[in-house]
Amino acid sequence: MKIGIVCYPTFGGSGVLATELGMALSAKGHEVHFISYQQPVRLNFHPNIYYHEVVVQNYPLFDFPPYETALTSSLVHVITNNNLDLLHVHYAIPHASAAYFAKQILMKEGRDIPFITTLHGTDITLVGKDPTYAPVVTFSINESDAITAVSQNLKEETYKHFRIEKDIQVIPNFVDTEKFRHSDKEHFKKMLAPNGERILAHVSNFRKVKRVEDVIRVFEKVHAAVPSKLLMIGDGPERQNAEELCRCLGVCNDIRFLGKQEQMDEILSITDLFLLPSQYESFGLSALEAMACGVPVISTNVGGLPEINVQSVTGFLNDVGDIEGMAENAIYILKEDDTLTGFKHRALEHAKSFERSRIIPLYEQLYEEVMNRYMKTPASGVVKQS
Ligand code: GMT
Repeated sequence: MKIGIVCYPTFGGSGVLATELGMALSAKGHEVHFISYQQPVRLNFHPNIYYHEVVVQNYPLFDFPPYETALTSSLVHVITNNNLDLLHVHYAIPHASAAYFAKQILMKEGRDIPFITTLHGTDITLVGKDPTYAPVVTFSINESDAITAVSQNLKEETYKHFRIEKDIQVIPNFVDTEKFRHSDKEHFKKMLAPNGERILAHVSNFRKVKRVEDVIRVFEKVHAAVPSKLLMIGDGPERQNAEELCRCLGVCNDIRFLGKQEQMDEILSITDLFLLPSQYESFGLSALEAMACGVPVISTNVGGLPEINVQSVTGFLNDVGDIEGMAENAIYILKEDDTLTGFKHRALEHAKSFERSRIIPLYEQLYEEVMNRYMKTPASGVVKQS
C-alpha cells in the first residue's frame, strides 16, 4: 500500500508515534511518504520511506504564514505524483482539515483519497476544544474516513467535548521492545551516580501540562530519604522555572538537565524510576518506553495513564499535585533492592502487551477496511464506491 503520513516532526509523542508507525509499515513492505515541515526526529533511512518537506512561502503581508494552505498544497502534489492509496494524519490540528481540503481538491480531478485521523491528546483536550479551533476540528474529524484514538480515555473525552457522529476506534500506542530494552550501561550509571545512588528520570517537552515543578518537589522528598539523582530530559517553556526551583530547594547538585536526547534507551537503561506527574496524558508514551526498559513509573491517575501504569504492579498512580503521596510511593519502590527488582520486572512484562508487532496489524487492518470501501481505478487512484 502507498501511505501518506502527516505529523509534527518534533520530539512530541504524536510525531514520535507516527514516525515509528511509518518505519514499521515500511519494514513490512508498504511505501510510506512522510509530509511535514521538517524531517521527523526519529526517522531513519529505508528504501520504502520518502520524506516531503512542506515549504511555507513567506510574504511581508503575512504576520502568520499560512502553514495549513502550504500543507494542503503539498498533500495534493504528493498524493498525485506518487499515486498514494490513503492518508493517515496524526494530531487533528491542522492536519485533519488540511487532509479534508486536499481530498476536496483532488475530487474535482476525479480522485477520491481516503484519510484517517489519529487523535493524540492535546488536539482534543487542550487546544482542540477551545472555541478558536473547535468548529474546524469537529468538522474535519467527522469528515475523516476513519478515526482512531490512542486510549479509551481519549475516545471518551472526544465524545464528551465534540459532536462526533462516527465511531472512534481505540488503537493504543506501541513500543518497539527491540529498541527500548534494558542494556548494560553500568559504566554510564557509575559516571552519573558514583556512589550507587538510585536514578530517577523525567522526560517531556516541559510544557505546563507536564507539571515539571512537581517532578522537582517529589525528588526533593525522595532525595532526603534515599540517596538519589534526577535526570531531566527534554526542553520547553517550563525548564527555566524548574531549574530555578532546584536552586531554591538546594537540590541542584543532584539534578542534571540533559536537554533533548535521542538515545533514550540508553538513558532509561540506567534509570530506576520514571516520574510523570502530568495534569493530563491521553496515553503517556514516554512512560511506556520507560517500562519497556524495565523502569517502574510514578504517575498521576489521569487520562489514559491508568491504561498503561497498573497500580501497585508497574508503579503507582496519585492524584494530580499529590507531591507527598508520589514521594512516599517512590521511596517505597526505591528503598529495598528486592522491591525495586519486582517493580522493574513487572513494568517490563506489562510493556510487552503494547509491543509494536501486536499493534501495527490493527492499523493495517483498518487501512484494509477503509480501502475496501473504495474501488481502485487504474487512471485516477481510488474512487469511492456508491
Ligand atoms: O504530551 C505532549 O505535549 C505531546 C503530545 C503530542 O501530541 O505530541 O503528546 C500526546 O500524544 C502522545 C502520543 O499519542 C501521548 O502519549 C501523550 O500522552 C499526549 N499528551 C497529552 O495528552 C498531554
